[in-house]
Amino acid sequence: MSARKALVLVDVQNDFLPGGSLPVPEGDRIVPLLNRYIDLFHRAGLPIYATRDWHPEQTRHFKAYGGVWPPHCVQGTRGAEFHPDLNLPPETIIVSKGMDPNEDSYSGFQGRTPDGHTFTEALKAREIEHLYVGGVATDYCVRHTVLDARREGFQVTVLEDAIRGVDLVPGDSERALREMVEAGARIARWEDIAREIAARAEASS
Ligand code: VGL
Ligand code: ZN
Repeated sequence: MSARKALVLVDVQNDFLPGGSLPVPEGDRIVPLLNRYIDLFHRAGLPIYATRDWHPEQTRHFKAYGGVWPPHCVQGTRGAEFHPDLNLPPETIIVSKGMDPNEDSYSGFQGRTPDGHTFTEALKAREIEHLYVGGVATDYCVRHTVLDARREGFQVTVLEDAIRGVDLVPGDSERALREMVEAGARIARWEDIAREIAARAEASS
C-alpha cells in the first residue's frame, strides 16, 4: 500500500504576494496552479494543510525589533489573510506559526493547529507519511518546512512549479532546492502529481 499523502500549502498570504509588505516576486502566479493541486487532493479525499505566518505586532522577527524583515502577516490584518483567489476547502487545517515574539519560526513544524497540536502530532494522528509541498517562499518557509519534514521522517515531494522564492541573494532559491534534494526530498511537477494522485484515487474507489 502506498504512503498516505497530504498537500501542504506554505504561507500563501497577501503580504507575501505582489501588493503585500514582503512580496515574493511573481508569487501570485502560482495561485491558479495551487488551486489545481487543491482540487486534485480534495477530490482524492486527501487532507490539505495551509501554514500561515501569524506574527504579533512586536516581534524580534521584524526590523524595528532587531530582525531583518519589514512588518508582515500581523495577526488579524488583511496582509495575514490567505490570498483571496486561493480556493481552500472548509476542511483545510490551518497551521499558525511565528506567534512567539522571540522566534522567526520559518518552519510549519514550529506551528500549531487550531486545537493546539504541533504539525507533527496532527500529521501522525492521521497517519500521514508523505507531504506534497507548495507555496512561498522557496528560500525561507518552504525550505525550512521541507527540511524539518525530512528530519521528522516524512517523505516529501516539492511541487517545483508551485513555489516561488525571495532571492534576497540571487540564487538563494536554487540553492534551497538543492539543499532540499540533498535532504532526501523529491522534486516533481503537475504532470507527475496529477498521474500519481489520480491513480491512487481510482485504486481506492
Ligand atoms: C517568510 C520571511 C519572513 C516565509 C516568513 O513565509 O517564507 N519569509 N517570514
Ligand atoms: Zn515572518
